[in-house]
Amino acid sequence: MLRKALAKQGVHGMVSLRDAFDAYDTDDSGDLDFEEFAAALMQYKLTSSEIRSLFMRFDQDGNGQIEYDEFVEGIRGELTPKRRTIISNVFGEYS
Ligand SMILES: [Ca+2]
Ligand SMILES: [Ca+2]
Repeated sequence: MLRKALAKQGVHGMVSLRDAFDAYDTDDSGDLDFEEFAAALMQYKLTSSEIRSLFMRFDQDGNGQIEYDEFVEGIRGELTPKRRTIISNVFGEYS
């Protein structure tokens, strides 16, 4: 699903965070679990600890799932420059 979305639009062609979120939510559960989040980031060759720390940052209530509002908050919230670059590369331009 993600691959299809990327092939169709390119990551920078994502029209909205909602589209990006839905593309990464491969089982259509309405939230991103760690596997889905890691799969979204896999092509960037982050270490598993980098992925885990990003996941924990996004998962603000710590329930092991990234809900859509947490996804939006995570992307728009305060990020270090390195993380901002990663997020921007992964999820596209969002400003
Ligand atoms: Ca899911
Ligand atoms: Ca959560």
